[in-house]
Amino acid sequence: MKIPSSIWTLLIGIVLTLVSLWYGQNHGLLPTAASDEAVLIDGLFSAMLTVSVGIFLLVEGILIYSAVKYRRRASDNDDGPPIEGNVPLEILWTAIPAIIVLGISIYSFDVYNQIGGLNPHGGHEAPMIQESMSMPGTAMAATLSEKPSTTAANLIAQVDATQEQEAQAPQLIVNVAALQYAWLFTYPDTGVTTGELHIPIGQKVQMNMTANDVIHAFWVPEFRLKQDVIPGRQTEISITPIKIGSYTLICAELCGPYHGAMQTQVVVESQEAFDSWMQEQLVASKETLNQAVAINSSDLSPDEFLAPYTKNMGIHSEMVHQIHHSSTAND
Ligand SMILES: [Cu+2]
Repeated sequence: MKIPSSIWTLLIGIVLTLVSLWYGQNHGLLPTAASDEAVLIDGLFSAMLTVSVGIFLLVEGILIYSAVKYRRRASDNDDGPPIEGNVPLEILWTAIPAIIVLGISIYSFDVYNQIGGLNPHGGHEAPMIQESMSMPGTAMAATLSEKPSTTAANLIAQVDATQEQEAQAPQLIVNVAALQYAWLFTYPDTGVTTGELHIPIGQKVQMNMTANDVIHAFWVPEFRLKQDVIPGRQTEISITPIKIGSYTLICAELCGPYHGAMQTQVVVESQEAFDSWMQEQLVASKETLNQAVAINSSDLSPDEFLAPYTKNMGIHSEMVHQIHHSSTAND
């Protein structure tokens, strides 16, 4: 019995759809999703992969089938019949990609909005930082204390922003300073500055970021978020971590010879663990201050004097040496 070609087309279509759907959900191409934003982005990625796999299999399948079925055979010296013009087919193969592209655009725009991409405080309109960046903490404070101008348009924008923020206000703010070749995190609530980022699970954390020297980029693959960190202006990113663990924060913008070493850890922990860590930092910062006063009165080279701090912050001593020398050379 001969199966009609319409049945074949239907069967192949069903199989292609099932294979695409299965692979889209089971590709295993991404690291763990450790934030709310990561879940949204993974949904978009999987949807796009599903569509792509379907198209790939369809196109490659037709190509291979045709190459085999219609290959040149011995004593076959004629061209096939010239076929052209099939309006319904042409409408179909224009309409289907148009619908797919439109669907993906709307979906990705929605995800971008949900992860805070359209937030007016998202850094694109952030004020320029006026003061010198020699101390990351003070520079951040300067940025934050700067009053936005109060034109009518700005006021309306602020009201809109306030309404939007009430729905999803960050529960923790961390000021991030990127410099060749380290990350410094300042918690404005406590004044603690560290070289390792600790954040409590389940809370929306807003990072206000700026760079001291060149462009860097804040990237934690498990959070699926990446944001440029730019000298002279503030960029922001919001993360809601949902998995306890330690993740690597990687600088994703080539920033100099030690760029590859510009990494640190992001520790997502329970609120209790975070609070006790913060307490430890407060105690430790008091101790180092006392030590610094004691050490300062003795005769130490700048490198030796800075060693305990740089070690805490995860900066290699040769970098300090380099920074120190370049800064004295500039004086
Ligand atoms: Cu960098």
